[in-house]
Amino acid sequence: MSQRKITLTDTILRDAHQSLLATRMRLEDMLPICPKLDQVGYWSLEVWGGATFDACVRFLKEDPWERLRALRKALPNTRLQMLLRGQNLLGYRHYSDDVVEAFVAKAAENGVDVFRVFDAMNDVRNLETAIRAVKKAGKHAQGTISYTTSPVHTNAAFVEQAKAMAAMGIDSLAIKDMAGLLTPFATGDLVKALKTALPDLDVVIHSHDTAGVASLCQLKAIENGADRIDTAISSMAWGTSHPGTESMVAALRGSDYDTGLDLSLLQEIGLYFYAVRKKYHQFESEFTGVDTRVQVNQVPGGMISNLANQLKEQGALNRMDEVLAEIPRVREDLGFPPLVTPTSQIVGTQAFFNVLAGERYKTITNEVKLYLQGRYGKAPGVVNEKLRLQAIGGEELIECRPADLLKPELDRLRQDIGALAKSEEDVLTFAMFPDIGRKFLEEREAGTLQPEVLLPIPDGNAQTVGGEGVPTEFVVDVHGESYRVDITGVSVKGEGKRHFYLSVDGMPEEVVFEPLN
Ligand code: 3PY
Ligand code: ZN
Repeated sequence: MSQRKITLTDTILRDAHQSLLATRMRLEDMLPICPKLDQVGYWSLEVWGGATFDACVRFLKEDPWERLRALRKALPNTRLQMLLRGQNLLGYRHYSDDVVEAFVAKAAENGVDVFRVFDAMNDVRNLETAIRAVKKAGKHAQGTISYTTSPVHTNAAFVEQAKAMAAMGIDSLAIKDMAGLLTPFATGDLVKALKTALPDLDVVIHSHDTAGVASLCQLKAIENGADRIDTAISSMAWGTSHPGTESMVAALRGSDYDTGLDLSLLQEIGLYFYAVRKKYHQFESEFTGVDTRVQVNQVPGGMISNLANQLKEQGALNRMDEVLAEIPRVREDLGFPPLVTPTSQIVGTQAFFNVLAGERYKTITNEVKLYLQGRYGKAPGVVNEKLRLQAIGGEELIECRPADLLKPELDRLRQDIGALAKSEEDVLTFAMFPDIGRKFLEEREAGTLQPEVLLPIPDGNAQTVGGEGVPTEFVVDVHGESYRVDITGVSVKGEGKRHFYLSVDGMPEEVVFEPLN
């Protein structure tokens, strides 16, 4: 085997914290490390899209467009990548083509180089407009297979989908295993089938480590011809996130697939995010570790935590196992859609109602009705006809591309939001999220934007530093150099040792003071 350098996309600034910290990492914690991230030599950094846009507007009160522009400026040498939900863009419904076109054009203009475009149904008609818009903007269109397993999800079917996307002009192909369903030998076979059919397209593996086997899958993928892998810096890797960047770089070092990346530099970055992660401790959850149940019930970690919240609200957390057992049954009734935004919510919520009502489909959600009507696209398999009849009666089935039925809506959105929008980007923020988008723009106008509060770090022995009148930030001059030092925490450990956690010019440091005697 000749030397075949493997390239990396790091998800630390998007999917890693979406998967582990409810998408809460703030721009202020990204920017200090960007000069180092920009030196690594990643093929790309995933920085935008997925749920980041929603979290920015809803919780962090950050303008997602400003975040993108700031990252573009801070990462001049690295391709910036985003995850786009096809015709759903970054929202939960299909948008009309004019909104899709405008959104992609603005994302490209503000800094996105690579668009990973997926559809929850793998209905390629839902990718057409977005891919065309990416190509029109002169950017890299990465077609995506939303990976799942079912009787209809064969390698042959995935190859057909990949060929259809290739015909649309995609530049590379991603296997997106959002739930962690891939297994190593299945990955090898799928990659081989795709590379045989489409040898000129780079294949990328995006696999969440929910079942604990993602790095094995990546190795098998590489051996079978994959070109790139998605990893996350190790302090936010594994579990429902991705294999650790440093680990995969170390694993491939000295082999025919050596990434050539500098492990020491990556470890410095890992240390930085180790400290950053502590700041977001309130968003850690018990559902982000390795959980092999996904290989049985197909329910990804993120979805389990949503369900746990829904059940908790109803005082019915004890019914979790029943809901987990119901999800695959609902999925089968709907023709085996992959479980990813928005189908994960559609299937999960219906399963929740089926269990809590004590009778299956006593209540049918509006989204399930729309799904059964064809408004999200074509189901991968055959849907339960009896259920379809019960849900939509004699209403007409939609067989065309769903967005063909949507009238242009950008002008109406522009009028609706009026003077609150200061730019076309603001109109698009409102388009994504009519309620929270408007609220965000109103608060910005009134100067009242307030990010949610971060709780102090509750280390068992830690004391909060600072307090009224006690400074925690200093400028220290040493040998003519100035350093900005911020004390972020103190804790007393064994033998009375006091550990000070510092940030020195944005880099985390730990200093230990030992008692004298
Ligand atoms: C998203 O759509 O936000 C995802 O990350 C899907 O996996
Ligand atoms: Zn993902």
